[in-house]
Amino acid sequence: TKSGSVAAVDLGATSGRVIVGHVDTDGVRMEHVARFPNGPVTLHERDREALHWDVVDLDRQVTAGLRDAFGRHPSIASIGIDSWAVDYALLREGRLLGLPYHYRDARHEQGVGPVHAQVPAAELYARNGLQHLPFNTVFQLAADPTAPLADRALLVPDLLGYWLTGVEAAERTNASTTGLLNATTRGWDPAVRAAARLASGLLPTLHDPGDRLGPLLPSVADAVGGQAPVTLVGSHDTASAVVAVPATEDDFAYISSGTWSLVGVELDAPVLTDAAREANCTNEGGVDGRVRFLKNVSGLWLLSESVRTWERGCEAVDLEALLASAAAVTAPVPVFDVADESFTPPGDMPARIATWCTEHGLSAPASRAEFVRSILESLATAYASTLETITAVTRRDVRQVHIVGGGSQNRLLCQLTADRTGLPVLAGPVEATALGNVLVQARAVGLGGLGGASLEALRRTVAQAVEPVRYTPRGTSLPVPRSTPRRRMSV
Ligand code: ADP
Ligand code: LRH
Repeated sequence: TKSGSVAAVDLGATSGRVIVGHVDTDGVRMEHVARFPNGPVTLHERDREALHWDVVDLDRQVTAGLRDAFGRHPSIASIGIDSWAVDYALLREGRLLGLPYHYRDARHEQGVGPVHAQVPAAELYARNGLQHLPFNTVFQLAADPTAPLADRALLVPDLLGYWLTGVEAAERTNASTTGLLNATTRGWDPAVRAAARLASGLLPTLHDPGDRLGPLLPSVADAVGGQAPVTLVGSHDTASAVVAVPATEDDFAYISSGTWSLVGVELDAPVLTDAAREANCTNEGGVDGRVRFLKNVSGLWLLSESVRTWERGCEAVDLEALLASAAAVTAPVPVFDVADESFTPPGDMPARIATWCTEHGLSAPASRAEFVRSILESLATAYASTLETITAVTRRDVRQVHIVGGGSQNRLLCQLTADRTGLPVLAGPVEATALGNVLVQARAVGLGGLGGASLEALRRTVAQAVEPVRYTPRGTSLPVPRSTPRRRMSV
């Protein structure tokens, strides 16, 4: 039952943060230590511009954040790292072979055909249980000109963990997003690996959340001004976010809402039926061997890229004001297909939405407020149809929808989701991913009486710390509540 603190490194596609979680028998308190922007960097590559992640800068930011964390709390008991999924670094003899590609780089498209030629789509699904996304790691690796030179591939959180500890490992929840993990055995699938023409030693040994990766390298301990073990967490950010859903019942669906919206339910075993494959549902690995049965439904990327377009060469856009103007729109706005591939790469999102509308016989939105309303109406519509599919395929009874992550602050989106799904929406916590990261570490090192706790017990801890904002389905003329998530403690 001892109290103590752990550091969570949470890297999202748009921003990263280092948060110290203080855990005792009264619950958990989150202290933000560092926040830094993240995003694609463009590098010229012979005949095209390629998108990468600047992992060297991320490592520098993580080190600076941890230094700050140890400066404030020298007795930090553990460090955990999570990030967005699917992207990997290639190494040879322990040395980075180049900046990792960004999943929005178009290169991966060339990997799909060759992999499917070896393992047809239906067989691939029977093996890995994954929604077909052309940027799944297996397709990226099959199209990566550097792969034959490498003797190791590490997913992004595993790379940062390696740089902190010198230990190479693959954490299983994130490994489940690669397409190379077998959904039933939960081990690397040799047939899929062979289909992508990958050497057998390329993929490291698998480990589970809660396992200890190792102590900080002496040089790292020196740089951060402290020493603590790195503990593996649900290193796929969505896996950590799902740990921190403040559910008190089991009839819930979740939407992990950030750059992407991950819409789904938690199951005990994968569903690999034809219906699941035809609906393009995914079986990702959760903490404690649970299955995150979900769909990846695009997300606030549509909004953040629109804002980035509007800000180009002009003054900064006030997000709160923009969302308020969208809430005030009374004219009908078009509902577009948020999954259309034209929205995947970075670029002028409002222009692409307008083109989609025109091509589909709809009038394009006429103002920034209408664009935002159109994006949010389209996302909420996609959430509702996805939940319908997921409940039909799993035959699960869903009575409430938890929205967690940055998007849970978007009151209009939460309300529209309640309206479109006809279900109550419970919004928050905002930093669910970091909180899930903290809780899995706290359990592993035995803080706050959480040693050996079940996922349900961890979720009760979250529910005690955060009171979600409730949105009730309504007629479209009612106003959107103006409250923000209430906090019992600072989460
Ligand atoms: P990721 O981890 O994918 O980078 P986050 O969970 O940090 O994403 O969520 C980022 C999103 O949260 C932003 O794109 C933005 O739309 C939304 N967001 C952030 N702050 C606010 C706010 N104050 N009000 C409404 N939405 C917000
Ligand atoms: C969300 C996320 C999502 C993946 C995507 C690449 O951050 O991890 O679960 O599908 O990034």
